[in-house]
Amino acid sequence: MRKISWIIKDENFDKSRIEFNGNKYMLGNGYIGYRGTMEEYSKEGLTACVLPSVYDKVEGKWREPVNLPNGFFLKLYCDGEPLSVLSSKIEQHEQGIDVRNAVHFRKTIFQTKTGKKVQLLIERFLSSDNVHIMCMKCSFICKEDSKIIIQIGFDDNIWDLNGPHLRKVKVDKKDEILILETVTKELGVNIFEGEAIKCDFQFIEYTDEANTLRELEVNAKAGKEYELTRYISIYSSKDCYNPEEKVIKTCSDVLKDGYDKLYEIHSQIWNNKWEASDVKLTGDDEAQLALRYSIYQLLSIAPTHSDKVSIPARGLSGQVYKGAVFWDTEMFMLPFFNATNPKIARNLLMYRYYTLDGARRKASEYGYRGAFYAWESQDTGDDACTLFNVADVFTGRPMRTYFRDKQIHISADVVYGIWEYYKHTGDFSIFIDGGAEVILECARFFYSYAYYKPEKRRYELLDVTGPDEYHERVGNNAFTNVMVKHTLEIAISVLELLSNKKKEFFDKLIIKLNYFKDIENIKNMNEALYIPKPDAETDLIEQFDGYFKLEDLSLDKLKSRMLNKNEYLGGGNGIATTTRILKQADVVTMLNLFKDNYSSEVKKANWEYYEKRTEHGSTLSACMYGMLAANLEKTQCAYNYFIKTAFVDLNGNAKQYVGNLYIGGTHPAANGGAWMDVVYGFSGITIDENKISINPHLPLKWQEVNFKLVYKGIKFNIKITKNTIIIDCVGKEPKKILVNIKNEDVYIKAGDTIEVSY
Ligand code: IFM
Repeated sequence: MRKISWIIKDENFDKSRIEFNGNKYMLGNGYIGYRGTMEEYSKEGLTACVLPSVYDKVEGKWREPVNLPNGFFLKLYCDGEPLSVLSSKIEQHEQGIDVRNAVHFRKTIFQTKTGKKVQLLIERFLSSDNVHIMCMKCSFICKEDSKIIIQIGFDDNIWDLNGPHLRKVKVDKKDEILILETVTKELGVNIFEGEAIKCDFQFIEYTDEANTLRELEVNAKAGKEYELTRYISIYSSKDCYNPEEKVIKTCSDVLKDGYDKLYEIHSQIWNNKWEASDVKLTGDDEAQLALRYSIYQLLSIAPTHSDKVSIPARGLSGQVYKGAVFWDTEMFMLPFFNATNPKIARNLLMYRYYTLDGARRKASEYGYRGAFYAWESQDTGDDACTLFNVADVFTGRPMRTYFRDKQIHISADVVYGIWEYYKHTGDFSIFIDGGAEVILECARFFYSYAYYKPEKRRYELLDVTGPDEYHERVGNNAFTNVMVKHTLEIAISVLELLSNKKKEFFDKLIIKLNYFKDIENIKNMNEALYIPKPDAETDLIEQFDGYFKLEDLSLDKLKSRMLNKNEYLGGGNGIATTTRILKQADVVTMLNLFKDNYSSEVKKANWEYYEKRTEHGSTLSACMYGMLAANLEKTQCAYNYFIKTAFVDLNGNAKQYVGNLYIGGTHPAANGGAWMDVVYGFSGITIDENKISINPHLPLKWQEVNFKLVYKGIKFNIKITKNTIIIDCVGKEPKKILVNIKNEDVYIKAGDTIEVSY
């Protein structure tokens, strides 16, 4: 029996929702992403089984992760008639996911042209125990005696944005395991998929012409249930030395274990994931479900199996944005993992270490030193972002955009992420294992990027683009300057930490990076980097030099000037570029990150000023406004922004096109933002090196928020009601932790419970 508070489902079939449901009902296990499509779909249903660790580029097109021939393909034929929600009469249909167990389910009752009825029930999951396995259980019942053909195997009629990426090498059958070998066209990565099946009925088997599909023929008796279980295994030559052998062994092992056992293990793992990361909201069922759904998304795309991959901006829902990793990961998703699963957080950061050489190449390509991380990072760390990322809707011509060249804040975001991880976990080894090298190289990059203005006796960061991408190539973007200063401070702290704690390592690193002169340079720059300050009278922080001189108009007025609903508002000719309308939270993002450095008056003035002028053209924006609003006790506003964020993949209210670039898919940054709104915003949690602070402001409806946090290896269970805060410190660790509750310091150690009224 599935628990309602964990189920997301549709109870009818709506063709217009194929694309949206493909995102909404996706499954993932970090290694594979599988869209929420019907088993009988091919390309037309936007089916995709995404392998995020393997990228491929077709000449003249964008490099993107590959979609594999679809191993979950299944189509029934009743007396020769194909049954599909796309073409058949449907008497009943249901599609959903149980987010507690990460299982997709569907039930369809088809009616054939001759009036026969066939009920199809399918359940599928991507194992979180062994990420190379996908499992399916399918059963069907015919109302009348019928000849049923079940077509299964690997459908290679797949959806690709910039493909085709794979060449079929061979199809084979070993010990009843169907094996398909494909190879990527660019780099020759071999991918093996195997399928083993188990049926509780007799059948006659045929194979299609291409041999990738098999057909099982059954004379089905009226009212009898027929069950088939399927086990698909996937390995590439990037994973192991002999992927074919691995596929065969995995298929035969899981066939012995059977579906129920595999499901039980998978479900137990998910249970543990939820145990560590669930957030319980009492008094608001809708928000609860949306928040759990957001957490589900994060858990299903997280790389548990490897520290060589990270999380792409559209999760594992397809090839959009080239399957690339943006600042979204460090700034919007990492906080959730830092607090609930530090091991995954570490994997995400180590990915930046493994791609450091790509960042070095990019810096040197532009004539700088150090590490300039890719705005759109794939497997090597080289930038997948093109110079012409958007096409003009009016002319169809590619538009020069400066995301790649000028969003230098990406290197600061990476450093910020490493430091946040260190603050949460106290895990010093991250610096030794590559974190220190990343930090120092990023600091070095900023020094080589900055201009020293002798007449002002300060360093400035000119010709940059901040989070607000509608204003490109500006001077002294406040967010960027503050983030860069933070990078320099972190670099100085890390140097100090290493030289005190690991002198030998420190000495070797300085020699390896030839960092002798750089230490002085970054210290000087840190002293003299220009940081835009709040205006003495208005408290406003100018987003960048000259922003206040731009045309000031309302968002409605700007929108009334649009000639096409998809036109890009930024870039050279974008109608927002000469105005104060911004794409997404910029100064407000900075105020969230450094909220203790600014007074409430400053935060309030800037929130109110910029909110009116923000288009929220990116799904990264609303959560930032929500979080700061909660901090400012604008609780209803905060709630509205939280709802906008938490429902983004449930109601599909996000842009699908920018210019004529398709940007649909899931929005994991917003998913992470929903978690941050609740934990950092409403619950008022702040984590620093020495303490956890709590200062909650719950929305009116909420009676209670209950969640877990891991801080420096110690587990906390935090319950916040309208007037009490209860903290349980779990485990045996004798270390005392400082907790600041509503401005009162208390120490807590394992086994303690503290209850404070407020
Ligand atoms: O990283 C974001 C960016 O800030 C706005 N455009 C979309 C990107 C990917 O989510």
